[in-house]
Amino acid sequence: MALLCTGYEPFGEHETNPSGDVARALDGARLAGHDVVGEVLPVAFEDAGDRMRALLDEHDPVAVVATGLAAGRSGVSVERVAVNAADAVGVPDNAGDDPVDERIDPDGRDGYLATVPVRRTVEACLDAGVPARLSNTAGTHLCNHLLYWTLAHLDATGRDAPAGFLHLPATPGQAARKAQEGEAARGGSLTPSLPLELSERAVGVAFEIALERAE
Ligand code: PCA
Repeated sequence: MALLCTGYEPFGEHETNPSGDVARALDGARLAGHDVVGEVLPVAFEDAGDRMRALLDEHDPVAVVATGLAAGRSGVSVERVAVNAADAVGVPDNAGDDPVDERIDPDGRDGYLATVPVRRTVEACLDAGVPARLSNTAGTHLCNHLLYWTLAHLDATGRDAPAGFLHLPATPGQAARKAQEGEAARGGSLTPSLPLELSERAVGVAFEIALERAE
């Protein structure tokens, strides 16, 4: 039984995406007695739901931890909820889609709660030395969209695999690059960042806590 971890390709102004790097690094790894399937998804509203449904049907994972970049957040955010709303807030996806105030699924529920134990995941991240917090909004861009379709599909297919979403901060390299473009050398602001290895550790912790629920 596999563990499914997804991340994304770069998008918007970001030349790299730590979530895709984490998913790639974990692909084929063994975590808590299970093989990890790590997948890098396109940043495309049109495709993300189909890709996730196909992955869930193909691998029938025992737990799902999807990840995405939230540049500007200072630690790992463990998302509690996915809402039935899509708005790219002026950052079109990589296919040029720029939804404004749309429903993800016009016939679907208003929202789903993540089925991983979110508070325990945050506590376990903190115990493992990873700065983390519970987040009550995954925004309305693709990350919320993907969590919505993940939870909706698991629900619709009667599977009880725990599923959740971690928003990861920018890496130090991304923050440094952004500072070069900005005014940091003149006292301007810096983007908060977290080394990739700590984001990867958070995903491992999230799977361990999810499996406590699943087993
Ligand atoms: N972050 C975006 C979409 C892709 C990603 O890595 C988000 O937070 O919705």
